Amino acid sequence: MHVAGPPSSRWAAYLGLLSALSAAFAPAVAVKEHDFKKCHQSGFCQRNRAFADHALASTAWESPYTIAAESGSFKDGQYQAVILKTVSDSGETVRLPITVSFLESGTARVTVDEEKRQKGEIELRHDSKARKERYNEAEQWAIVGGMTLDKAAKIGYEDKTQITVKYGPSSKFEATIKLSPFSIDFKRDGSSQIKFNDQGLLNVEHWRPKIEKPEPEKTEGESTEENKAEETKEEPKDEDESTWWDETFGGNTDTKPRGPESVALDISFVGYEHVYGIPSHASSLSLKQTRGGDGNYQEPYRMYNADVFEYILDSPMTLYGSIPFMQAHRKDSSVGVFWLNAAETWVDITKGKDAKNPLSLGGKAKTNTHTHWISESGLLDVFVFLGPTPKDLTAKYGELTGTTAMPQEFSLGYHQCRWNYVSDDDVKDVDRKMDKFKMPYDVIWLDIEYTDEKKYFTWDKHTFTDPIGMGKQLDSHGRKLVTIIDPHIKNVDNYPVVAEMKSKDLGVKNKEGNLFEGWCWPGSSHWIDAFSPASREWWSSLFKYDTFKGTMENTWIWNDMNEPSVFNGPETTMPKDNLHDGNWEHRDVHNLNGMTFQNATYHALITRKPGELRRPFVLTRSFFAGSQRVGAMWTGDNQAAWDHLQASIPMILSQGIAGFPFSGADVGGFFGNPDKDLLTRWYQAGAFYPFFRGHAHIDARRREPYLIGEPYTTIIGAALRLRYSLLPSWYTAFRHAHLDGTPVVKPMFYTHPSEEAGLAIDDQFFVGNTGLLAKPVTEKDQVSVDVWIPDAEVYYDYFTYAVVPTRKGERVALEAPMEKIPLLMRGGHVFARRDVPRRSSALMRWDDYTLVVTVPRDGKAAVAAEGDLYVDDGDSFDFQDGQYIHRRFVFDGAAKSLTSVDAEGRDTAAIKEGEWMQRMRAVGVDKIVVVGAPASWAGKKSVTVESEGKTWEARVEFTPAAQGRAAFAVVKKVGVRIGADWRVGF
Ligand code: NBV
Repeated sequence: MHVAGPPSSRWAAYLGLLSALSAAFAPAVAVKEHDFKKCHQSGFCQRNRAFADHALASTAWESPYTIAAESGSFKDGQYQAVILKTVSDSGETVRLPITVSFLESGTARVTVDEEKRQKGEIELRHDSKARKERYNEAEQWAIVGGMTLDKAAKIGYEDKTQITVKYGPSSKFEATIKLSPFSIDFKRDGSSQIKFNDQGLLNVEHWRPKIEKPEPEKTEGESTEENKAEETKEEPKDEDESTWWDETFGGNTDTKPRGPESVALDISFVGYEHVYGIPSHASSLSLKQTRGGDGNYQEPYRMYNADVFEYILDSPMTLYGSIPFMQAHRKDSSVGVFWLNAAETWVDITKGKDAKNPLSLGGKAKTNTHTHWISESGLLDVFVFLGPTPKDLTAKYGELTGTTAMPQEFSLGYHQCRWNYVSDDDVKDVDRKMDKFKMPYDVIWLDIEYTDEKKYFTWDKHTFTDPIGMGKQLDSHGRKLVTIIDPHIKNVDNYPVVAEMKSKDLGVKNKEGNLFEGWCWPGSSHWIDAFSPASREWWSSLFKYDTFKGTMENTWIWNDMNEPSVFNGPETTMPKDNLHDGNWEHRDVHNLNGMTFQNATYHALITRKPGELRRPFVLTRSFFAGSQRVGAMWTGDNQAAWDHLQASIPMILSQGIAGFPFSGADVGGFFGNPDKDLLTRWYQAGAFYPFFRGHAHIDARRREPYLIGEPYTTIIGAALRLRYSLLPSWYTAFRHAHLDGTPVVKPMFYTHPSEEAGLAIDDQFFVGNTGLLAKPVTEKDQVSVDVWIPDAEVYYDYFTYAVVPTRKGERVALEAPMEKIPLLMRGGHVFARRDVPRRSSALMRWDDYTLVVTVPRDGKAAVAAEGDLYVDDGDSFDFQDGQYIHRRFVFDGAAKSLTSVDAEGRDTAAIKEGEWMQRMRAVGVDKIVVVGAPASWAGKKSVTVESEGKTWEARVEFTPAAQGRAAFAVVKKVGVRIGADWRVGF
């Protein structure tokens, strides 16, 4: 049994925190950086960096990887061969089978495995039960589609040294695989975009038997710093072996039964200056260089999901979740890679001018971005996307890993959380006060203190005496409850959950194959192994309404600590030599762990009650590629500080372009106490997060938005109501994300890929296709913001309809006093709102819509402004059977009409309407606001409305332009059904 050792300094810190509950919260201290590894403290990272230094220092360097002559074959869209690695000290060769798959979508996949060799070589050093293969199941978790091979892919050229395969749409893509040394050049329209092993950094640390040598002297964690300097000078055969067979950090020793087994590769983006993605890091959207220099990082971006206590900003340090999907962008071109590996991964980024061809691109030397990917174990498995647009990348990536689940409609409303609401009376009181102060909200959350001593699936009998009564009060206004359930199960007597988990053997094992025991909130705990089908089935049984008593139809779930966080574990997580289902080492699957747990909860909620088929809502802290299919995420434990508010925006934009758009940051900041200005500004920003939740640490003062006092109460109330009025447009944006992986909030490079000046902008964004451009205020005492304008379109102030004096590519100053959210409407769009303020989204379900038309600058085109609205029951899966309304609105360039048709060209009359659709027959368009209405409409009193075989007149009020404000017209009581075809003639 793994015996809990003396509490780590971190656990002590937690205990300290808890014991000081009543003490005022001291200003947050930055994360203890030394609790987390730097590259030189991680053996395989250090070895691969040293390998890179060695290779790049010498012009004579030649990669020791070669495709065996005659080993290659190409059939049905797949190239297969064997790469031979020549081992420098022994001269032996290691066989590495490679498969390059060309997929119908135009995506290519390169997979390199290691061939099993004669017995002994891959025998494990210890008497370990670990699986003796490179982990090859990440695909089973991450990939859900898009894997059909492109049978039309064909050999374009082949000789003894190389083979070129043409593939993708109209064979525009090609991959040239060079045999010796091995490299691949991916081209689009004949020019190189992405190169593998161009710098010769491919490194597959092959499995080898341990040869007992006298132990080299080493000091924990710093074994390599001095050696490093040595290594760059020496031949790689003298590489540092000190961390091959075990490694110690922070007092924890990782026994490495398989020895060194990392995989690394350099991936160059030819002519690309910007790379984005690989969340989550508290860093900029456009990623920084990582090998030193002015303004750059010294450390690679790290992906090793971790519970990083009080994380620091502007850092490549790992955070709670990882999505190893990177996009490169230059003017008018985007390409990307998805590195499918769930082990600890580091990515170095450097940029350099193309020395070989300084005169290319019209005389400008192009910048290339070189990336060096390093994973501790597993396969080398990379997907390559050749774009050419950002939208192509997110769509193709979404095809592979799935798109964001269609959310519960309520989950786009406001969520009120804190650690903790202390009793059911407390919850009911907050619920009443939100109403009293006219603050809409949908969900109130319960953190860990609701349980009986951190035993999940129980309630504290003294404080939560009547959970059902509480649930019912919430339900009376359509509101929900989210309760936290963490993956650590308290190891205590008389707790049936742990007893069953033990007796059925459903937990993660230690290296000896016994149930792993570690420390977390409940003290001694075990961890559910959500990789195991049996564990997931058991997990499902725990959520049944009659098992998890006190929960009801409006209870949903929050999964925290699923990195997993283990207080006394290495880097606050699980030992890497722990074992999961199938005897895979934790090392192999670490970054998948959080996703498997959220997935287990998602499936548990789907099967809560026979016949109840509703979309689950599960929030997760830890995630991987594919997590978007099962819920939302938040950025973890931020601080009540202006710079954390600021950092939240690039973090959320990064999530969006990496296929996981349902994201938000704790509004107000988790640690500490925001002052009134900060809290107010944070609500205004949060109203534009896809996931909008206020949250606070247990030591933070109460900060429910009604407590703040005037004028802030009114201002926050207005931000909440703005969110609620725009819910139809948020929901529509999620529908697009669900259909094709488009982000919900979009950075400038995504919407305007031709504008070079916007490629690094990460403090403003568009919401869906609405044309709403938001730039939240994130600085103290700021009363104006500079918004960068990406195009020559007209922009109106959302609130005043002022025509903002903009110029393409320039910044415009917008006044932003405390009560104002800088929000512009781009000309050329139509978006939907619901304008009657109500207490929750559920209470707005049957309200009529307002449509806002923003007339473009010179909109003579037949389609001058357009937009869409998607609506379904917001709860069930009936939308999958066509039970939804999806309208396309078009305002024509002659300013003569606004029309509504089914956005997908369906014959809506033929749809058999279920209950929800029938009720929607009573829901219509109440108002149409035309911002920028033509002056010729002056004097107009009515408009003609035609729909469903009838024609009638509706009243219109025209207000002429004045003092910089655009003219606008409001059509009242339009009287059309939202689901019907109609035309309003002006
Ligand atoms: O469950 C308590 C907290 C939670 O409020 C927070 O949102 C999580 O990120 N949880 C972390 C545990 C530890 C916090 C120091």
